[in-house]
Amino acid sequence: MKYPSSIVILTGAGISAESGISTFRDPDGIWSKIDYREVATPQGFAANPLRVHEFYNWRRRNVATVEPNAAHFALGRLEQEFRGEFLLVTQNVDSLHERAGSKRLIHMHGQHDKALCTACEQRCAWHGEMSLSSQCPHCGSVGYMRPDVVWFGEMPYEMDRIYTALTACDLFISIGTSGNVYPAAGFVREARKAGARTVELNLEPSEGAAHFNEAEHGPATSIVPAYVE
Ligand code: BV8
Repeated sequence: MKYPSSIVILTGAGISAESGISTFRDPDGIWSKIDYREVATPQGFAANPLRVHEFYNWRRRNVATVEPNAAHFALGRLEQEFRGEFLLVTQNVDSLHERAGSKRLIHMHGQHDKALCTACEQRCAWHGEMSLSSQCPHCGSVGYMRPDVVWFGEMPYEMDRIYTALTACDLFISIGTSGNVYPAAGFVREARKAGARTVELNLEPSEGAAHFNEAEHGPATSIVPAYVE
């Protein structure tokens, strides 16, 4: 294949699995233990905000104890070495891509170490526990903080920028995602429509496997460095 001029990469929970962060839909994944409607929907937050704060506090504590893995670092190096257009879109809310050097990065489902005040609608960094008595550093309101993540039924972030990159790319690589959640699961079809070569790097074939020109199956820490280098 000719050297690509524009690369879009999509990652999901599988790229962080070997760092020690649970995935969602693997047999022992998060959604096998917790009903996503309770903790990853606006309705769940309205019904029981404390439950949701506890869920994200647990995930923030977990991410604080783990490190980026060889797959994250391989994508950081690729971005530095690649001379064309490059965009990394992650569904993950962890900060492992940044810690591995990625800069041209979009967190389409938000970030667990950011918070949103529902009173003044301003965002801020948030590294500790969040509770019903958390105070907004901007407006001072108490009890209006929520995790700055995108729940089911909410619009993912920076979709215009993502679709612009998808329609211009000639290489689309999907890594560590089951292809269950939209609109991310539809990105491979947008890339194909634009004439891009589409590659899936995943432990096993995803829901969208039929849309990829090429696939490598195995753990991300071995197949991602092997593919990008
Ligand atoms: C929206 C919160 C519209 C953050 C998450 C019917 C049809 C189509 C769409 C819908 C529908 N009904 C409802 C919808 C929309 C809905 C949706 O897609 N539902 C699905 C379930 C059917 N989508 C939405 O609601 C989205 N918003 O559509 O908005 C809109 C329009 C106008 C105005 C307003 C709104 C919002 C979706 C975001 C939801 N938020 N999480 C958080 O807490 O993290 S979703 C959750 O799933 C995470 O964000 C996660 O990133 C995401 C995707 O999961 P994956 O990353 O793929 O993880 P998974 O465990 O599933 O898979 C892991 C993969 O890795 C596996 O394949 C495994 O084999 C592999 N793997 C494991 N280990 C390894 C590995 N690979 C390599 N190496 C390893 N070691």
